[in-house]
Amino acid sequence: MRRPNLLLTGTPGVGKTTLGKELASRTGMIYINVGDVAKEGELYEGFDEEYDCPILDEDRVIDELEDKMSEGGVIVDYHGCDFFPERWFHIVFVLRTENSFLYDRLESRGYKGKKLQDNLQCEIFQTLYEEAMLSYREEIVHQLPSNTPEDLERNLDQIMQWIEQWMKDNN
Ligand code: DAT
Repeated sequence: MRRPNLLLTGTPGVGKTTLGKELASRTGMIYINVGDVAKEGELYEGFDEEYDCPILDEDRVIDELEDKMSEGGVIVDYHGCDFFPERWFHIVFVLRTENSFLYDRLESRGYKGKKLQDNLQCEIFQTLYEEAMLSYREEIVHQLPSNTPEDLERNLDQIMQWIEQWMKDNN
């Protein structure tokens, strides 16, 4: 049975991990958090002093994930999307969160100062949406509101319906 690969992207704090893990538990698909994969394998190529975070070694991340992606049925979660092979994904969801909600979430995560402001700006300027639109066919890129628990439920329902339809069409 063929299953699709999904990409969940968006600014840190928009709810990718929450949605991705719940989706995996409801569908039996595999959830992959690219940040965790990089950490476990130390797939870094330096440290960004300005943003206070390690720099991802994108080529090694791709090599690490290639086999799983070719099997299908994978949900990938990352706050970037322009370096993955386009062929990996059958659909791309960009989660979007209003500023006031995102502020609270990032603050309670301990973000402050420049890091907090940069992430809020990233969301306001819809940086990840534009990155996704430039990196994938526009028809497969969808924005999802991710402000409330009701949004989460609606997103889960819609994505599960899409997966079911994809499996009917492709098996
Ligand atoms: P990300 O993986 O995009 O960084 P997350 O899944 O860790 O985001 O979520 C950040 C916080 O926001 C976390 O405390 C859970 C909460 N959250 C996620 N989605 C939500 C939603 N739809 N409604 C309310 N809170 C949500």
